[in-house]
Amino acid sequence: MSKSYDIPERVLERAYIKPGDYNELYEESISNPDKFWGRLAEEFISWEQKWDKVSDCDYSKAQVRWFEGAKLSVCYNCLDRHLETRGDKTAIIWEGNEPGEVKSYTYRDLHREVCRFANLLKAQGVKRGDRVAIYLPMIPELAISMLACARIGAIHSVIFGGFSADSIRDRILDSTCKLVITANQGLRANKKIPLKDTVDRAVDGLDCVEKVLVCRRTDADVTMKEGRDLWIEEQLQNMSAECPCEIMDAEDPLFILYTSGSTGKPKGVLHTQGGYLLYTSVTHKYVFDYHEEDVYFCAADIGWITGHSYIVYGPLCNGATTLMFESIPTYPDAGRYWDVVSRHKVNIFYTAPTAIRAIAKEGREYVDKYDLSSLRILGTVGEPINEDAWLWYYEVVGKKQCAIVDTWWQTETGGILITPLPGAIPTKPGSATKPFFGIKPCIVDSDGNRLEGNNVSGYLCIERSWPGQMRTVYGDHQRFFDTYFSQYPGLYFTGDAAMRDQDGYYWIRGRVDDVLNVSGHRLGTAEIESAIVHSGVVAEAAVVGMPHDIKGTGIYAYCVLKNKDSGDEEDLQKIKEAVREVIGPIATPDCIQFVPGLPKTRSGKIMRRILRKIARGDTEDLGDTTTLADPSVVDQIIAGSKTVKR
Ligand code: 7RM
Repeated sequence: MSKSYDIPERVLERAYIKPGDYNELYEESISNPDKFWGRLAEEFISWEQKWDKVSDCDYSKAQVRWFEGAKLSVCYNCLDRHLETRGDKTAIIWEGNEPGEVKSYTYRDLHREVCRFANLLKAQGVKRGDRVAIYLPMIPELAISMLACARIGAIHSVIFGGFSADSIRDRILDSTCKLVITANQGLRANKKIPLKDTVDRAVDGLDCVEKVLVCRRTDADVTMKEGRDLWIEEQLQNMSAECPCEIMDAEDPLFILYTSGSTGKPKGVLHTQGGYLLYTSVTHKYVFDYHEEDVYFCAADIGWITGHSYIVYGPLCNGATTLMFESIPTYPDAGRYWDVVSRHKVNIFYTAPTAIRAIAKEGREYVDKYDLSSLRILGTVGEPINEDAWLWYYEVVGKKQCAIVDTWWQTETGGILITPLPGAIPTKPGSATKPFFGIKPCIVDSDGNRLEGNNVSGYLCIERSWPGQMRTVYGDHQRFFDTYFSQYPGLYFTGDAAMRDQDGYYWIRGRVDDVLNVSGHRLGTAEIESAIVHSGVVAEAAVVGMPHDIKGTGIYAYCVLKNKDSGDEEDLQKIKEAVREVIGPIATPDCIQFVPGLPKTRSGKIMRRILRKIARGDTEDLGDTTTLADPSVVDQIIAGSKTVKR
């Protein structure tokens, strides 16, 4: 087992939770969770009305409820209540695509802009409970429009700006959004992204969408459909900067965020008001050891859960200064993050292993150029971090003076579940270490037996609910039950494999289902396969993950062509294009192998185990293949895999 790293002195000095405190607090949180969360709910949230009961959860019915009977406004908690003491404090620092292109909003500014935006939504007929789709680049209007929805009780569904028209359409339809918020274009490094055109294709012919509101990010002209499309800047001019907060029930929906699973279309993960806000604000404070004067920079995209919870809701609820970054880590060069960190004196920085690997590869000169002495906490999320990347982050970026927090969590969990606490838990490279307060992980074997004690490996489950847990799959509660609570009755099943070492530290091994984690983006193999078949040239496809230096996991697609055995460049292009069209560029296969057939059992199930091994280049021992309908196909696939372009 790798070496453990002590807590750096400058982290320890000011940490809220010190080494001796963790066990005691953890025990308290586990022995009486309702008391624990009730106390934090009083401390972190301003309620309009208190709850009748802290929690009411029953995994056998997929029932998750927190703070029932309580009332609050999430937007009030993130903005209004700060005005008195933090009105002039910076709420959002926005760093645009070009270095130094900066806009700042104080809490007062942000409050005003959110009120105006909320009034615009109301003027367009959006009411409490309505769904609003948001397809925006990383511009301030993204956070503003989310908070505006929250202010009037509308449910936002943010769609990552990299998704295609087809993906947007599916998501809008699934939750019948009546309004879409987008921009004429997005800017990403040297590229212009035609967001409005994509939305036009997505909503063409959709009855549910009444209005499309468009931000002007660039000076490009786009076609505006009469009666449907409106320019946001023009409309906002007439809007009042006063808008009361809609008071919501703790268990009313706050947002829907689609995430990929092993089967079917992406699921609409639903989070509610009270528990989600409490869980994200508490974890934001303790996991990042956030202090009032800190500048906090989470480099994720708000299109993913990390941005929802740790750029917008958690930090703003805590009255923090949160930095929003529009560009990419390698534009104009691999020093961009450090340029941003040094100019804005960032204290807490949070990114994904894939970004760390991509910039580490370019050399430490890009880091050493900048003064990074403001940094105290460095976070990582999205996929297991390999030891090399961890050490580079710790030594080259953190100069061994910063705490590394490897945070494990999911869209479904709303916030961080397994993580070091900077001042309390010595770290080990590659381990997410210990459960956060109130979280009781367990490891089970394939028969569902709980593996007690240390030095055990198996499937990672969580024993009891926490306030940030998702409440349902939008429109399909049965699917919520089937996906998470049916495998191991009484437990929440995460879909990840994990090991608990001799010190009780957790090591997350990755997904055990057919979900790929490509550059920290979650994709279902079934979705990609269906997109490939959509190309028209492929009869049948099987997609598996393969090791990839930067992305962590790359996409390997085995394709059986229609009417022919071997494909050419044109077929390859058609397949890639189809995937980009149906899902988006993030799902483009890294490797496509044309095969004569897929290895199937006699009952027709594809043996993915074999395909995964071949994709890894590990063809020596493929295990038992006797149940295959046609074992000879395996040899042909192996032969082909040796020459395929990777
Ligand atoms: C926050 C987020 C969830 C999946 C999860 C894991 C993997 C996330 C870590 C990690 C190892 C980590 N939400 N994952 N964080 N694996 N160490 N620190 O990423 O819904 O998009 O993905 O990501 O497999 O199940 S997500």
